[in-house]
Amino acid sequence: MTGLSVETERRGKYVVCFDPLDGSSNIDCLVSVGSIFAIYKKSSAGEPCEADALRPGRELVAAGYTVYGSATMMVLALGKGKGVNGFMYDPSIGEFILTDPNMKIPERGKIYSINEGYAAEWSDGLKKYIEEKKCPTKGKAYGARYVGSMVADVHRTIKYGGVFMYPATKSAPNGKLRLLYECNPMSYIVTEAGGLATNGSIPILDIQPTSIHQRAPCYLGSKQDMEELMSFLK
Ligand code: P6P
Repeated sequence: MTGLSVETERRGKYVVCFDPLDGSSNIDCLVSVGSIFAIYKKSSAGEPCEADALRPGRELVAAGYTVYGSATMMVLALGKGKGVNGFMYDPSIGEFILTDPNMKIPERGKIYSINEGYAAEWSDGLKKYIEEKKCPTKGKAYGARYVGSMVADVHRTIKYGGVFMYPATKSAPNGKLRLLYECNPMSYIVTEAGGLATNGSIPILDIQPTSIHQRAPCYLGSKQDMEELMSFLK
């Protein structure tokens, strides 16, 4: 994060965890990237401290992302039970317009999203799930989509349904994605949109953080797809 100056004099009532430019390694090849943020109401009196941010995602008061793709859209979840709304940026007037009110993730999709390059390191349960998506015992095979920018992959999952996965692997037992400013905000938004999000054992929003940059395995998406996936992971 460079060039960001943050107000250090006045003190607000909120703490923001954010990834200013997620997927930045994709910029040079013009793949969609995005910004992600999660907001807690300060829990301690006095000076802000790490403890204000080391709280389960359930305690978030808001979360959102902006995806910079074929268009720019900001997606906001402004409180538990208040749903998810998408605002498309209109450059002709310089304003964000409410184009996607009350976004809901489809109950089930037809897409699975994971980096298959790490397949040799997956758990047996995950291997079996992906095999079932490719060669189903009944029904049609799922399509595979993986952008490699979490914001793009999650936005597509909310719009079209399906499941996005960044699992633990043998070499990365906690996966790659950061809990506080990638997994938690995206899990909060997907949950508010009617989906589910887990680390493979418990809901991501129930994880008690222990360090600011800790990582977590991340599986999130459509309710029915996630229930099926969790039956394999167990
Ligand atoms: P991999 C981008 O670098 C990022 O942090 C996420 O936006 C994305 O989902 C993930 O890493 C991609 O990682 O290992 O599949 O290239």
